[in-house]
Amino acid sequence: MQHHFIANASVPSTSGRTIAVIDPSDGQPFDEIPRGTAEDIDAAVHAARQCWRAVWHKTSAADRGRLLMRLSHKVLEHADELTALEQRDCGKPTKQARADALALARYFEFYAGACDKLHGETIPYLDGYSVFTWREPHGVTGHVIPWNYPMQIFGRSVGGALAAGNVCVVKPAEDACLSLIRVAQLAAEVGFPAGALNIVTGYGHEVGDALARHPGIDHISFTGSPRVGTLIQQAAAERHCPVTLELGGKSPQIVFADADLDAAVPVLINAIVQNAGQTCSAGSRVLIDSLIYEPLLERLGQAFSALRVGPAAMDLDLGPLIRQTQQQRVWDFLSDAQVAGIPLVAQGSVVDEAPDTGYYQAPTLLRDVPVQHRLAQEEVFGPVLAAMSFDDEDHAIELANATQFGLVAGVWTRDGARQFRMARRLQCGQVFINNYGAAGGVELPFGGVKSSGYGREKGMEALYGFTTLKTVAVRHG
Ligand code: TXE
Repeated sequence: MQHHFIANASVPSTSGRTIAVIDPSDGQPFDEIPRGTAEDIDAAVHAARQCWRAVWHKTSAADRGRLLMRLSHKVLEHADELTALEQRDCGKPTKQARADALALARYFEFYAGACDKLHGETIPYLDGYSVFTWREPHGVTGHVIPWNYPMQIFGRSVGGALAAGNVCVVKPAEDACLSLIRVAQLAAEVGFPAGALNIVTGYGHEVGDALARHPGIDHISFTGSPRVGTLIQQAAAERHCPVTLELGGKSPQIVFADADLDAAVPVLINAIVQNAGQTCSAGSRVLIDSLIYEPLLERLGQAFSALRVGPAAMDLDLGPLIRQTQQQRVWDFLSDAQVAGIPLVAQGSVVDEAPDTGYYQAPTLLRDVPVQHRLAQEEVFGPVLAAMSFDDEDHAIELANATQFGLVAGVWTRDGARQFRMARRLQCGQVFINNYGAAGGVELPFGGVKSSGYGREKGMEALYGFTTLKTVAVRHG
């Protein structure tokens, strides 16, 4: 039985109610989390504000960095435990869950070093004046975290916020809380003061909404669906609270005829198969030069057929999806594709050991997907890759930019001039040339344009979002 973590203490919900924690590999409950309330959020915000006033805003940047570095080491010491928690809670194959635990440690390490490198500037002004800027923390930041990469998204969001001098109230997804409750306990163990990092669990429409509306929250970071992003933005707008939104994508990988296909194929596959396709930056559309459309589809089809799906502990290519409604969502997309006559190229297989009660979905490759079909427009958030062909560079750009999203894009070509032209013309927040995702890259600012959201997390850029700028003009005659 889990509890909220408020002011460095485990506390039950004021509701006395709980939510079952389900293992996606077999659909069975194995733990419970508190079903939080607006009062619980209020308690956490109060604890955070106390901490900020009494301790945190007086803590030097170097000391914040030392604490974050200690937490990074602590996460590494507990990497096996965190891997096991994340694996069971989210259905992640071991290698993915472990990669997430290591990424979390790396986020804290990066932001530990960043704390004392965030500074303002001096500005030349009138004679007799000295003008400079300070980067000041917002105060109490709210973080609504999704279930697809709990540790990674917590690391990039909370790591940056703490480094910039804020204290945090975190609402994890109701489907995936366990690792984050544990990390908050580890933070207390390494010396974070009571109230610096608080976790309140529960449903989005209850505690998530209460967090977004709370007048004591000075900034909100949200990663999740565009629908909820809009709700958060509306709630925050009531009191002009700044927000950072990361709302997913329909990211294209564009393969030209001169590409190194041996290098591209495994990356194209991994970009949609990783975490069973439940990745905001999933490369869910592959746009292929018509000159190599058939041969590349054949290679991709062979690779898809070899992919195996099974219980997280088997550590196969894919684990289950997070929950039944997510599985149903993927089925709906696939049945729409069938109705529209979209051809299926290949599918992987679900192993016999996978219980019928788990939420499995074989990875699926579809071809000739019309650009206006919802498979080419909407986020499936499952292992479904939509292939389409293009005739030339202009056509590739037209297709790539033809969705409401703009998060990430990949371009595969050996032509250097084309690499730059494509990077310029793609509407998105990150472009990868002859790779995809750059192996996570904590250092690389991440975020979108259009309906993928705004603001940036990761890298030093995130620290600008977690601070506000104050200009000081001194007239000294
Ligand atoms: O997301 P929600 P869901 C996309 C993906 C997926 C779809 C639905 O396409 O299929 O969204 O997933 C909290 N006020 N992404 O329904 O509801 C919720 O408790 C405040 C993309 O799970 O947006 C959870 O903590 N908070 C994505 C978080 O929002 C609310 C990651 C995300 O859940 C709330 C996840 C409310 N009214 C889904 N309602 C990405 N960009 O990586 C819910 N929440």
